[in-house]
Amino acid sequence: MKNRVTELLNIEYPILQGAMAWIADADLAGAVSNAGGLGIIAGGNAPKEVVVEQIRKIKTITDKPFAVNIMLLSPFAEDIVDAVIEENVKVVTTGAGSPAKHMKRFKAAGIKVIPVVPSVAVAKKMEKIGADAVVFEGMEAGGHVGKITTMAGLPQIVDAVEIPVLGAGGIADGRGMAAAFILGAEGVQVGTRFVVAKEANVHEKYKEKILKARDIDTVISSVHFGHPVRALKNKLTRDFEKAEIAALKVENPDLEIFEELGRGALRVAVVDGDIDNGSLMSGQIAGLVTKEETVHEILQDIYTGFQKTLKKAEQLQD
Ligand code: TUI
Repeated sequence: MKNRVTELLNIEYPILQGAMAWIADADLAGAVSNAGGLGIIAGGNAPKEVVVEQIRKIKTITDKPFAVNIMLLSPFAEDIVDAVIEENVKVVTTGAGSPAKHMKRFKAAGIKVIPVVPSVAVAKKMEKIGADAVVFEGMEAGGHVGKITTMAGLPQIVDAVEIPVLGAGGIADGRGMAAAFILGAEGVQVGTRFVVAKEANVHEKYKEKILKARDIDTVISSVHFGHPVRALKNKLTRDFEKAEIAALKVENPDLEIFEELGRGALRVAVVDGDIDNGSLMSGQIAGLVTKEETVHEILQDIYTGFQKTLKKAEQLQD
């Protein structure tokens, strides 16, 4: 397949793997790149040396293009910018903030920059500062989310900018990919389905929770305080809810409790497999994800499903 996204990134399919902190390591990202998509190493909250190690590792796994995601709320974000430049990474995606202050250095290093955006205003700003494309992530997605759905937001972003737009949030198969393309997207980013990939170094208990999840099993926590995060409902999300209800009742709530509840909670889920106290970040599409498969199988299924769906849509015409 050839379009602006495959050309920009020199990849076979315009399918990006979501940059899930603690999950999207060199093993997962390398497998996605080898299978023709764009694998992305998640910087998350990791310090520079950990990210450098993953960048060096992925280069031993694949000679195809890959990216590094910089989570801009990370205390190490600046260090990760240094790392991608020093390690000659060619593509960067960003999340949870604006990469504006790093843009000059990225451009000087010839790095392609694809910010993830939650709204039209941010997408326009990213285009203005020189982004090569944007991923619009609807609030169906797992993790830190904005307020607009993929269905409503995607065509609005597509109309607002000239650069290629990729869709994310609620996309796990070929039908979702086709829907995003019908709305004007030129690529997609898939997260939740890759959490259960055979190559994903994720605790089996977390994978099992996603495989068993129903459509209504996720919830957004910290809607009123801090950063809204979508995850599978569990003891942690119930604790968050209680803390939020209590905080809404007082004039000057102690927001430290939210930091405390969230601190390290993703690691607790991914590495320790503590499904009660860990943050089981997941998109609403988890109900559709019912099999643990290889990355290759996942990408092939999405792409063939995409083509099948488009053919079906063609037959609807008279
Ligand atoms: O970043 C994500 N998803 C994430 S980051 C993350 S780590 C984390 N954990 C707990 C609390 C906070 C972070 C888990 N999941 N997706 C991309 C994304 N970016 N969603 C929303 C945004 C975003 C938000 C504001 C992008 C830009 C922005 O503002 C831009 C500006 O101009 O300030």
